[in-house]
Amino acid sequence: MAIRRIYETPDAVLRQISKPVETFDRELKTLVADMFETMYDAPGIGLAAVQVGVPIRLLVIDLQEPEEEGGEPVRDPRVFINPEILWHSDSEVPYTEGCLSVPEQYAEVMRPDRIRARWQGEKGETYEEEIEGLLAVCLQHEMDHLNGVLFIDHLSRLKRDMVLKKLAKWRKEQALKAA
Ligand code: K1U
Ligand code: ZN
Repeated sequence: MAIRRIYETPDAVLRQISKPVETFDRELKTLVADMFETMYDAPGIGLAAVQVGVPIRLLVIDLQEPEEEGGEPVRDPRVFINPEILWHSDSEVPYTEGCLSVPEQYAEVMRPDRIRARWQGEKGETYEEEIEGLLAVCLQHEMDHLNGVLFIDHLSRLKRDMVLKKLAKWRKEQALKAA
């Protein structure tokens, strides 16, 4: 297993439309394992393959619910290959989203609160489920990545420009700290 580089905005790789996965082989298994290691290291709760520079329709999620009484978080790794949204609720909810490709920046995004999704697992098996809450938010965010969309694209131009300005400032501060 290996920690891979996470590409950040404005890298053009993030704007690619990811291709469907057709071969469920050892190489795919290695990529999935690397993506979990990269996501846990970041840390994050989701990661799309395109964020590590592989534009295929694969994403991983682990909401890492904290264990009660301050113990280690309980891991719940989930793999979504070739995911599709079959249905979404008309009602939307706000959630303050972050993104490992837009580091240290957060903004409120509105998304449908319930979706019905179909996807494949690592062996090519098909799943279908109704999903709500944070998993629905995260799955929609990660599926946006497969279509070259970032959460900042859902913001007004004014809010997006503010986030990008804050990101530039944060990067400058990081560079100064590293010097
Ligand atoms: O870059 C990504 O796509 C991952 C992103 C997923 C996400 C977060 C919030 C709403 C929707 C999608 C992140 O994981 S950002 C980091 C983050 O939210 C987090 C990190 C550590 C613990 C808990 C949350
Ligand atoms: Zn993201």
